[in-house]
Amino acid sequence: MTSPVTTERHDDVLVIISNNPPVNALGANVRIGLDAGIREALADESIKAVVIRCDGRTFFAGADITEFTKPPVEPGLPDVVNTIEASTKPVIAAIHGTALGGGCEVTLGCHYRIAVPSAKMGTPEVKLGLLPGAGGTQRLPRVAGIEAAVEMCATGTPVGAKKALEIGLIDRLAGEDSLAKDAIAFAREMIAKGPRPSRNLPVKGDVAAIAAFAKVNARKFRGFEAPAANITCVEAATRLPFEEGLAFEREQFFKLIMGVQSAAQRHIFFAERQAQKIDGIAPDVKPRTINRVGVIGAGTMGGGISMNFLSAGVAVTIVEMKQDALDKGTGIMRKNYEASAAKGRMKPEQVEAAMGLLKPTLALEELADCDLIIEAVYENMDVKKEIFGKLDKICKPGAILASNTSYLNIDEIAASTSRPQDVLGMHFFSPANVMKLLEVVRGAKTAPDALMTAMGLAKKIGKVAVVAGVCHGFIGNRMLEPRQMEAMKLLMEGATPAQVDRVHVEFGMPMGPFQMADLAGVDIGWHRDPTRIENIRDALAAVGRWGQKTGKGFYDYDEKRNPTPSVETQQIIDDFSAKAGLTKREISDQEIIERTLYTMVNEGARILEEGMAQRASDIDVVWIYGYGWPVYRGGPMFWADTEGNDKIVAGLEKHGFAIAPLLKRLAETKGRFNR
Ligand code: T1G
Repeated sequence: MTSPVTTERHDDVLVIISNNPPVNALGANVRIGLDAGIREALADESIKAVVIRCDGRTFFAGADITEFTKPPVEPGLPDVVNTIEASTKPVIAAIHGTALGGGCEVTLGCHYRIAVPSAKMGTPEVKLGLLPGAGGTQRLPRVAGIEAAVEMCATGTPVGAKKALEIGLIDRLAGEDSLAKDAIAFAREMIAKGPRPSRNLPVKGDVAAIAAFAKVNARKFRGFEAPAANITCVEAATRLPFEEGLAFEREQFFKLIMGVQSAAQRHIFFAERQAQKIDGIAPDVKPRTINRVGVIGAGTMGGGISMNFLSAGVAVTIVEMKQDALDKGTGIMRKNYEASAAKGRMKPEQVEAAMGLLKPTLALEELADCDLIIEAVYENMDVKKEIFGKLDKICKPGAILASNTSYLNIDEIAASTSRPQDVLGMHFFSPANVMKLLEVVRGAKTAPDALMTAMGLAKKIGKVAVVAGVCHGFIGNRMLEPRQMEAMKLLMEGATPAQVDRVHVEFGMPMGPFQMADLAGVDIGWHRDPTRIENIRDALAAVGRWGQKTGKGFYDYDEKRNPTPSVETQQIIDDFSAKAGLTKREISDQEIIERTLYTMVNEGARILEEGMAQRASDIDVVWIYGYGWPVYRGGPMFWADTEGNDKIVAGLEKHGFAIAPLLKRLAETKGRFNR
């Protein structure tokens, strides 16, 4: 097996080059090659300095995460970094792309660092539930300072080359296209200076920055283990001798990597990428070209959807029925962009560039030159069928016709056209320009290339896409339904909205079912007849309890939208409960978990049995990116595997639920959804 690492002699400089596509992950062969390269340089009198660089699109993007799934974890990287650092000849890291995780730690083991202006450096291990396990938490405070170190390690946010230069993480900027040459010249400059081991540098910066950082970010880190471990390790660097600090870091690293949270977060890392893959599509299928997108409807969803494409540089024609609605919609889009610019997230010229790609119109016929049309109008099948019938006549052959429906039958919509092969669902989650999840709904007749085009476009606009089958609610909302139904039943039996929501928030959800209902709108899907009261929701809607937007829903809200339990709501619940002849009882938190979260797993099993999701990990991705399921629990199906599917079944049977056959089988065989 040829090594992915080679060496090149340039007179008195030896260049060690890794070529390990796709991201130069630091697998065992790369580590061996690096080690051999350093030894070769030290053994050769004529070599005075060393450069380490990578071919391909990036410098090392980290340890090879696939190695972690086969414990015991091979801790090889720390030794390689120590070998580089101990070199008696100066070693220079030549950085391009994204030097991440172990890649960043390799640069810290080097004595000097040069990078192209477009390079980024970071320690995103925390996003995998880990910490830099090859000395990163101990060298960063010495090279880049305490403040940068704690921010980089605990948030995983990378820094660009310019900032890296400012904080001392790199020593020199190379030309964007002359890194190889500039690195050799820089190495020659450093010969006279000799090695500069990071471990010998004093820790720089104010240790008080650590506690300040931890305080500001406490809420964001709620429930996660890894951020605190990263902070503790950086803090250890400020008080322990280097070697003791390394030992402390290693101890913390192994605690994390053997824990459930890291397994969950690594699962999601791969699940997100696996979701992009469509089973059963021939390798020669190519995506269609999308130059212009049409969006029908300039409301909240249509506007948000349009922004995704405009921000990615894709032209959009947006259609509304009336001028005032069109003006309002495009005005809101501009306002959103200007708000981002005000926060420094966009430059003013980027706002103009995005809005410059937008063509508002009242004429559906203007969609004739679009390659993809996304319908985002009222959730009514007749309305959608009428629109798709018109699109069928207006749009050019090969144009993809998508509906943003959140639960209606795509096959029925497709049947209202003469081109069902071009029809699919693209279900965005509100707010569409913010939420990362996109459910791409595959109709019975959707052509493979149309599906592939939608999935590829999703990645281009920064979405995480999952293929869903045609069923009520697709994947996410289909699992949401039993959760919401059980939550309402629990109110009738004695739980309060606050208790149910607390249980969900303590579990790690951003909010509970009733907080979510108040945010989305209690009146969503309401028949609007205040005299027709068939359930608690009708009763609330009938008295104007529509949620946050009316200052009251399940909860009462003050002017800052802080919720407080509502006496009126509780009275409505009690009346319904009494009418149903139910006697209130004490309901345990565990029962709430079983009836609202275990039922989701049961529905997820049915989704898999019916082929409405390609794989269990896709369901996990849907709930992480569409509903804020805590990533440190890995998604509903991963969580069921860690809970034990036998425990899930026992919990469901306790409350008389019918168990999905797949779930029953896994319980009996101690099997897992995610193998
Ligand atoms: N190990 C193994 N495979 C990896 C990988 C890695 N570190 N990074 C990416 N891949 C695979 C990925 O699964 C996909 O595979 C392909 O490469 C392209 O990736 C000891 C403990 C670098 C910004 O967390 O953030 O170092 O699907 O689709 O969008 O302290 O990959 O094609 O089969 O994401 O251009 C720390 C993780 C590891 C960085 C490129 N490093 N990677 O994004 O491509 S832990 C990370 C990324 C560590 C040490 C610690 C991104 C990217 P496939 P991609 P991309």
